[in-house]
Amino acid sequence: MNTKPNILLIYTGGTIGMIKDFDSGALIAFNFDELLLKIPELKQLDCEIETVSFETPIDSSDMDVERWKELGDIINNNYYDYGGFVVLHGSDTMSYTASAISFMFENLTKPIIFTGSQLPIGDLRTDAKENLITAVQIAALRKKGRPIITEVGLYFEYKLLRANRTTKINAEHFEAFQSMNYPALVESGVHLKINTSFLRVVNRRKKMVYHTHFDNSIIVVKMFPGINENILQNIFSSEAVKGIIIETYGAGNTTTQKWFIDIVSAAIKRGVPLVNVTQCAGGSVEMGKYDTSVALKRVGVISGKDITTEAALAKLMYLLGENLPLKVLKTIYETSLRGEMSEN
Ligand code: ASN
Repeated sequence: MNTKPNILLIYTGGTIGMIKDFDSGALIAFNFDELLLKIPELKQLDCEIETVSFETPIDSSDMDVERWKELGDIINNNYYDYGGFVVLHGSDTMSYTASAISFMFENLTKPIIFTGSQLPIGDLRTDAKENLITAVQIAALRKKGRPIITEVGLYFEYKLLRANRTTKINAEHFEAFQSMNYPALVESGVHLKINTSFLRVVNRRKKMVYHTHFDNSIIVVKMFPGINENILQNIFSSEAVKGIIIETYGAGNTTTQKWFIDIVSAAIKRGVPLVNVTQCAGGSVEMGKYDTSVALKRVGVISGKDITTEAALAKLMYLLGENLPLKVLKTIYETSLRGEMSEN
């Protein structure tokens, strides 16, 4: 009996899938059907690998809700046939897609590992090979025949991070991603060091539920000193806007000027959920800690706690898609659903 885990490698696009044409010197899309020929090292891994590619691989800047669903559908349609999934994705919006996928799959019992690279797989100094090989190895990790990772992860430059905790922080360094508010799940050195106590614990008796209704009628507004009242008024009162994320200062602070609080309050009164996330890379929103956030709490702003903006917007689209009453949405939003925020 073949007990090797089988991994489905899904290619969506991005720099990783490029290879240098040695005659012309130009970067061209890599034929993923020939993956095992081009990277024979993959054969040494203790798993079977099959590949599938987006019909039209894209730069991740072109990702949108439809493509999140295209990817989700590939995973969902193959969910019971594979032991794990590795998603090759452009690094630019990888944290957004991976966050969205984490909300799509409730009660996940298998690994979905995102990876990509800063240099194309055909480049001499590429980071793609290590990222790809170790991502597959992590997806294939087993204990007593069961997957060790049962969540959506992002593997880049020797670290597996919880995907919905990540942000791309560097356009040049190989270490392109950071998870400021949650520790690495796996660290790759001479051995793979698994930080077991940080892994998501699953309830295997619960059935996996696949969610696809994302409502993208939302906007992210970054606060800055001197922000214009008229512009904000227009955005916050727009009928097209069904949800708003405000990126605030420090621990969730904004201007205390009356016009601002009035605009915020009016939006919430017309049923628009308003989520407070911090502009800081690390740390948490604590509404009420400073006078500059007391009014926000009073008028019913939702606390994003220590969530990233990437995960915050995916979560808001997901919960808006579930058509919940505002009060219920607020309670659920302030609860960790997939390990995307700390509980307190
Ligand atoms: N622009 C590319 C993308 O996100 C960047 C990369 O993959 N390194 O698709």
